[in-house]
Amino acid sequence: MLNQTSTNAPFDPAALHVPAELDASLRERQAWISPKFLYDPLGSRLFEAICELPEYYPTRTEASIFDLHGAEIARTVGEGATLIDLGAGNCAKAASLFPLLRPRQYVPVDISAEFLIDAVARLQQRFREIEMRPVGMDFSRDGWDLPDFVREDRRLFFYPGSSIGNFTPGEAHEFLQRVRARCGHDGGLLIGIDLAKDHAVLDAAYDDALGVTAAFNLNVLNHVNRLLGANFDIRQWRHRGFYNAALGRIEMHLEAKSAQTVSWQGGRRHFEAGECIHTENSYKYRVGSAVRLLEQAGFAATRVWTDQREWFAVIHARAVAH
Ligand code: AVJ
Repeated sequence: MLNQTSTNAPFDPAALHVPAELDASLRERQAWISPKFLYDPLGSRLFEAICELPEYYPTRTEASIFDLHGAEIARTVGEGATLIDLGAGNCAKAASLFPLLRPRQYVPVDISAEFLIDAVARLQQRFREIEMRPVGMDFSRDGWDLPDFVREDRRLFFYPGSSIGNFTPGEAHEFLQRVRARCGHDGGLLIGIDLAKDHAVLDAAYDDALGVTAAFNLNVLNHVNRLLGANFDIRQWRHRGFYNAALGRIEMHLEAKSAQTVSWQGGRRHFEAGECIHTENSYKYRVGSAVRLLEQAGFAATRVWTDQREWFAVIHARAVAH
């Protein structure tokens, strides 16, 4: 369960649907597991390790954009905002921007609630003047909303790391409309989006030599075993991560090494050797299509910063033209 142990994070009703949701997605003809389940406490740590890999350029490239253009980005978004960090994880990205952005309230949101609470407790020691209110919530589900304690003025949604890529473009549109509706008239969105690039670079980033991404992907089965009382044998599965050029996205799958039957509370399924469970999509955009996506969701006055190779884009978009 997500966050019953914490007094600081509100209870997330979506957590109650988790077993039914997983049971359904594992029974579909093409079995799949939502990428949000990659982030149990170990998965969150493995993702941190991924960000250190030489092949995984997005985190580093995004950070270089903030290093180079941080002052200008800060001038564009303004100080004293209510900073709502979607998928905050270890909160490191937002924390590195605190000196520039000087938010009044910081609201990190993450599905991995326990991991988040620990990170925020440490961060609050370093920045005592910022009010920090962590929220354990699955904002990938339709109908999510922010708790009442989130300040309504000068909301700056922060959605870095190209997590938007986990949504299909249609889902991304819906999601961004929902964010836009929660911006108020003086709010905005600061988003990091990974850009289409050489296929070999993309393939390597999602199938690294050390096998950290493989461990990250396989660990979702450990998480599902706990959430669903399932008996996936990790050793019987292999990581697949590659760029699907036709669909403009990275795909991650887990491929059965041998024919096997997996059981869980209330269900079971046979997998043939070579059969795959789809675990993640990571869409890559062009600058133009990213800006269009934001504008179609109701955002205006977009400003774009990229690195020299144009591998990654940081975009600020306002709720209303300015
Ligand atoms: C956190 C969703 C942006 O798609 O690059 C990293 C997750 N998956 N390696 C991404 C991920 C495999 C990551 N996002």
